[in-house]
Amino acid sequence: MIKLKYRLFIICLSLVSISTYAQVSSIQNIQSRKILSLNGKWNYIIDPYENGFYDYRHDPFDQSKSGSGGFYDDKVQKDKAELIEYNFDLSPQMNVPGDWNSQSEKLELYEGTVWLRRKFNTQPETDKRYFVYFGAVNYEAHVYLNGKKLGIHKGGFTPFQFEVTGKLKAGDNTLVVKADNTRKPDEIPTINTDWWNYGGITRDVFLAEMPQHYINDYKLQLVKGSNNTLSFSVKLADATAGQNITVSIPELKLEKTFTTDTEGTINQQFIWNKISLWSPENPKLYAVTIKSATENIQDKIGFRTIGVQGTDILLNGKSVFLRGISIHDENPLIAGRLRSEGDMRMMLQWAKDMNCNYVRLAHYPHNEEMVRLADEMGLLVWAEVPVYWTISWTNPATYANAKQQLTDLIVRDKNRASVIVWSIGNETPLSEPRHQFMGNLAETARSLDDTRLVAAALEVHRDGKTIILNDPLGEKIDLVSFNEYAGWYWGGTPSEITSYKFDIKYNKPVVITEFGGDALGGFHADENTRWSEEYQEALYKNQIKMLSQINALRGMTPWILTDFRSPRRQHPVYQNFWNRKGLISETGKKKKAFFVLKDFYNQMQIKYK
Ligand code: GCB
Repeated sequence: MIKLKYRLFIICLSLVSISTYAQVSSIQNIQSRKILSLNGKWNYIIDPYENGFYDYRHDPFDQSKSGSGGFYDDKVQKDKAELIEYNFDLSPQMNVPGDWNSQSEKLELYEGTVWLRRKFNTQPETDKRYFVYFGAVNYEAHVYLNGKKLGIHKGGFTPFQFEVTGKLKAGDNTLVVKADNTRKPDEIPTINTDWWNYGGITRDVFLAEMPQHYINDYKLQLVKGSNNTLSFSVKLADATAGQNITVSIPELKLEKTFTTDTEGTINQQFIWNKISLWSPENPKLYAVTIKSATENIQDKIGFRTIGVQGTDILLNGKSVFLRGISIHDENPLIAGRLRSEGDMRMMLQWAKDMNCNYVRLAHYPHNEEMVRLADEMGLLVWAEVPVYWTISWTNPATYANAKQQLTDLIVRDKNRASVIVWSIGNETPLSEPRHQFMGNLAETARSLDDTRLVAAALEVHRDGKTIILNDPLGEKIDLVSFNEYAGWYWGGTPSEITSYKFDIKYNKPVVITEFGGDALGGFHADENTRWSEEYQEALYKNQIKMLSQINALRGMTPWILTDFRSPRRQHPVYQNFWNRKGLISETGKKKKAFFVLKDFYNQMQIKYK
């Protein structure tokens, strides 16, 4: 009985720490704050049995009376009789940011817990607040500072932070992260995905020093449908009234000062003419400063409008065709998750080489830097959360998690002009509970940001030679977007697919989220031979023919820019743990189909000039 009570107590405690975190959104534009980078070499311990977390009765050390006993104590043997069965100082190191799979052969296929430790030196000041900020940890992170637990975060692709004011020591500090990438059915994503489950601290880590009443969040964007009314909002970290905040854009000679209300917020709109609008052809970003008595935040922000009218997508009031491609957060030339600006730029430059004006950042939030690069390079963005395939639709905790990830994505990227679509998921199977879940996510996205489109990658079904799209979720979203694999998973060879017709229930712009087929770069044969570049080339030619029958077609993001690693892809010759649907091979070589799509996009560019 005591044991049961104790367990309940533990469950409650862990729920408290998750939900407490859930209310705090992370600091906007972390790069422009006063930060100490905690990137670099971290010592790590692989812990498949979670020996550093549970005692031998499988009770967590950090829930025990003393709260100690786990690896987060970061103990070292003091005298020769002392028994300590781990040692961070003598353990190997890995780079942070960086997934562990690409840094050690032993960890390539590992799924489970790894402990990571970083020591750092700081001299905290008494009138400041401090936070440890993580760009992303996949999947569940337990974070400890100097042996004390800061909290838990779930979700592998969104930023989070913990306050450490009063917890830092002057001098050496020890930050320990237990990162666990175990796939679980009730999580977001769930156990089954077609991508590598890269574990670890995959994005930047910072110690941020903030003034007492710091600006936690801000937004500066055009209001829906207007090309000269700016909406400016600010949220201080706490409810402090009477703080003056000045927003300025020197190039526009714009300078405005507003005062926070009792909630510590500002929500203002004002007209400003002569704004040069952001577009792929004119990726104009303005240097913006947001200043308070104690802060000076620099950003680069573009302004544009996006909307739909009938079957048209209007960018700055003009109909556009989205010449896109899907992208994973992985560059085939570099092992593991993307982590440097150069590698990200290479990916986006490849998209530009194909004459794209649009990218789908599938299937989860990519690095903030990637979205900032899209702003700078002039690429429109579809941003997505990993609500992928068979989610636990009826579990309220699963929904809360999905909602949190969507919220964190929107909070982080809402000032990026490039982002025009919030996608709430991919290929989710029809059912009433799923419809509820997805409908609620669509409402969440709209309530957080009414200026962008909300969409999801839907599925189609077939009746003879008719491809039917009638998913009821189509009512609640702005685009008709679906994945279809005619010529690859069904429908015969590429030459047979042009006889398919479409039956689409909604009168909205159609933006195909996926089609494609695998080709092993450099393997040549006739167009009926699977895995050959010629097969993929014929598939692209005929897909384009087939899709061009759709009058409402306003864009596409075929699957996918580059080959990417996936444990689901096991053919020893053609796949070898790679999904080969890339238009660029594992070695960075453009396959034949790349040029088919490029030709089509050249034509579309002229048509929509
Ligand atoms: C899909 C998924 C994508 C897969 C792709 C494939 O429909 O959305 O994540 O990688 O198909 O290659 O099968």
